[in-house]
Amino acid sequence: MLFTLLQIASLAALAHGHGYISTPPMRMPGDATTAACGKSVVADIVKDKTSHVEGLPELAAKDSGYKAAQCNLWLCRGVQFADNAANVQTYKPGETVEIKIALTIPHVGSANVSIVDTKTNTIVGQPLLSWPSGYADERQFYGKTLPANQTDFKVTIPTTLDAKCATAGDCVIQWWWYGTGARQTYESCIDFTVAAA
Ligand SMILES: [Cu+2]
Repeated sequence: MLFTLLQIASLAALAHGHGYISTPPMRMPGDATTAACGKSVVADIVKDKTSHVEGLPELAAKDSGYKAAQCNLWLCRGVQFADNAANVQTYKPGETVEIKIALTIPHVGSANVSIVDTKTNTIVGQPLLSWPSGYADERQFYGKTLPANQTDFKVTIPTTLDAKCATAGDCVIQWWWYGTGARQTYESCIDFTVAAA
């Protein structure tokens, strides 16, 4: 079914979040995230797993439980490793990992999948995959022609990590998407370890 531009615009206005990693299981908030980010941020993410980052600072600022540095909203939306210690994938150097994205509403923009050093919130090496433009294009999405590899793709675990991601919590695989027109950022994280080769 084709949507008119007006319908697309109203859909986008109604729901504010639009994507998350559905496989493997992404980081989800619990008590540690509540302690760092406050109840409002956690409630927002639990209510809508696809919620964008830009909506969170305003919520957080009104919450007396919010501790900015500890929460670190721009890393995995503030969701803490301590809540996900039982949710850690174990990979081998060179292993191929399939990742699936639940993309509920499109906003054309750029995206990448990267290993992120959680201490510095920086990408380790080069992105594993990247879409410099044309990711989640509304016309393709509603026309049912969104390239399948935007929501179901494989990444290869680098062979050059040594012990960098050997300890759970030190690294995440992050799916990052920025919708240019909507000015919304989406982030989901997978906790994982790779034993030194
Ligand atoms: Cu939107």
